[in-house]
Amino acid sequence: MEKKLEALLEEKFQKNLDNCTKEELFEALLIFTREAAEKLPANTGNKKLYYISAEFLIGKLLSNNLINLGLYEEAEQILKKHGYELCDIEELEQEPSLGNGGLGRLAACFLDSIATLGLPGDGIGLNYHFGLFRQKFRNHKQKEVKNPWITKESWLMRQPESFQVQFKDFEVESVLYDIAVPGYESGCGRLHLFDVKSVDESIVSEDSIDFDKEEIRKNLTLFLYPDDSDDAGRKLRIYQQYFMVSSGAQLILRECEQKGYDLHKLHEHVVIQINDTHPSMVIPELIRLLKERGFSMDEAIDTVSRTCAYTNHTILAEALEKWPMEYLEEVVPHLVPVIQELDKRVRSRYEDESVYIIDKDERVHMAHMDIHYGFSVNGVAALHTEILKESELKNFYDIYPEKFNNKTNGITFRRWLLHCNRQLSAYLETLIGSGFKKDAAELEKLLAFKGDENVLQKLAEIKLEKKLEFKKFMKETQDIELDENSIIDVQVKRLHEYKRQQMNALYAIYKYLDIKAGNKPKRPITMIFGAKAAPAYVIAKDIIHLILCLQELIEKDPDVRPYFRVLMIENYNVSKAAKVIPAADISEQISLASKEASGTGNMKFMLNGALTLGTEDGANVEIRDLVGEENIYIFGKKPQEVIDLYASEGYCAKDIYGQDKMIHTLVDFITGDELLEIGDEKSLTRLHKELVGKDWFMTLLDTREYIRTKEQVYADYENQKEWNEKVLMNIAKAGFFSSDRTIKQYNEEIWHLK
Ligand code: GPQ
Repeated sequence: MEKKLEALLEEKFQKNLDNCTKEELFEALLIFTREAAEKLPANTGNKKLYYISAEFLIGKLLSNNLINLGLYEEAEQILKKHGYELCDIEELEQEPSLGNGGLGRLAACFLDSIATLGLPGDGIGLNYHFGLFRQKFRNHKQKEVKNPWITKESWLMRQPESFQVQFKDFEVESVLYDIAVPGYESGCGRLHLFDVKSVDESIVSEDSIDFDKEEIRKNLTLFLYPDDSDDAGRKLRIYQQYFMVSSGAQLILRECEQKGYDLHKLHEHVVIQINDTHPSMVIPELIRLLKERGFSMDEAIDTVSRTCAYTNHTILAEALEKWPMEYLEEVVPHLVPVIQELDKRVRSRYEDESVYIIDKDERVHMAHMDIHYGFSVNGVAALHTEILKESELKNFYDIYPEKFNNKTNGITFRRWLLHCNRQLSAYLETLIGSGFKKDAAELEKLLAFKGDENVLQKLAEIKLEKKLEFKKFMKETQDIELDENSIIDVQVKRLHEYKRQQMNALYAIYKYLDIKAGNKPKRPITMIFGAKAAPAYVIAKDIIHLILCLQELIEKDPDVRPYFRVLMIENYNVSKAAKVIPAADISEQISLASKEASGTGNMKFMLNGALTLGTEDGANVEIRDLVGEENIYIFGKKPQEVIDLYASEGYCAKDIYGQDKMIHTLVDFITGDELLEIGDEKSLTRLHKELVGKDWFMTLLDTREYIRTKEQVYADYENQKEWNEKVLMNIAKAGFFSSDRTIKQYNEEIWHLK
């Protein structure tokens, strides 16, 4: 490896390992790693999976690929010898921002596990040039700017294939970039990212995310989910989705034809996993393409229905896509007759209007199409799947009970343990051997050390080390000096009202006022937030504003700052997650019960020894069942209570606000003098009004119990021995949440790849 690196440096820069810059070294390492991955044998078989997803939040790849290729230690040593730290070099990598949050990160973890398990499977997605957006804080508010992540040398490998994609008024050429996905000590998979050949980065101005939405040929692959708050934005999203699935479907059929497969037996050679409804148009598109190849409608529908499987990631009504037929007519009129035919067949079989594909307002329900014309429907955590079966999708479950199944999410331990917490991983290895790296269930061997004070002490020392690393990082990136001896209490995830960052902010207000009243906590507390809000999601941005105003208020208050702080990570992303999660003591998972399909951050925190403070929601339920009630903090109304409250329209925030004096005080603080002096009155007033007047996600319902439970968590932290026993228990039980386990289940129960 050393020789190869020297050769690359010589060839590219006429330099060597002793006189190159860090940037040059990074480039050489990237090329070396990319080529090593490319040389790996592809995982092959008679049947192949295509995981189609609008998002792949892959994060930085250098270290991860080195780990999977078994080259990390060697690289580290070579660099050390020449005076570099690998962790400094990896800072130079731009993070691809090809996803929003959990759904995209899940897709990335899955690709890692698919490759690692030796399964033939590729991802299909889009090559967004400016990704989502880069978040900046300006005047205590979120500002979005473009995030150009593609550098001259990158992981993208241009492929010779190209396809034509037809829209109503014009055609575009689709070109393909691949990113190699090396498995851990295994073969290789690929992430196929399609791009429009005519894309034009220059139409986006500096320091913004604004561009002409009508210029489809130029803008199609510039951003992920551009603002869909207006018609032009929504149409652009349909363009993107169709472009992705048409390119993908053509690639799939071409691969089959090249292998000489009989397309009538497509389902014996191909399985397509549809990652939420964004790629749902792949169903009518494949039917259309097969008809072009001489299939009858019956044959085409039958073949496609045996090939496609659908994963649902949410029960939030507003997130279940329904496209107006009118838009589809304008963008992809050639799909309309297919969709109408699919709907007609449903109508001829069922009287219940709620299962139709096209509703009475002429909107196409993408999920309904997936369920009728796919062979599998899965939820992403046990509770979520039960809710789908019993309420959200009950009418479909009654028709197709055999299609429904659960696949509880998972995370790749290569990134979320071996890489982000090398200290913990190395220490675990001394205790239980290295078997857990391949078989995460072996983490349970740690239970043998439950009462071992030395082990508990060592776990605490590693936590402190990770806090110090995070402290250094925050100093360098945001010039914030945090206290490594404080309790680190973290809520990092997309900003959404159902995730209830606003409830955590109300706690911060409570604590602020409590300290002002003279009640100093036993030990300093650092509350950390990290979240991006969708650019058009006004209330979500108001919540960010509230948090940043609270941060400012407390940072400037010498009475409070030594004991309690609120800090927000700017531009929270995968790399930042890998820094903050290992440093955390407390993992905030406080969504309104029933609303978080699974959550995957909860799994990452647990694996890194943070205790969950959460509601009975998503995968929190399974975490609790594994670690036991005494090793997790669950509070709040239960999922069924919440579902019933929505059904009876029985929730009234105003009543709670009116009757509970404490809550009244906390909510009013949002528009009190202290914050108005710092923040924007319009924004804070709007948030206040929303909380009192509507509170659709029932923040006030659980606030009191949340505060009580959180106080208990902080108190319990003082018993370090018991706390560390809980930490150990969480790490030991995290094995179930390896995405290797999840993918094995997908394969055994849905994909059936050899
Ligand atoms: N999720 Cl529908 C997203 O991140 N984006 C989406 O568009 C939808 C779902 C999340 C979901 O909120 C989490 O609870 C899950 O853990 C995650 O998908 C992966 O399943």
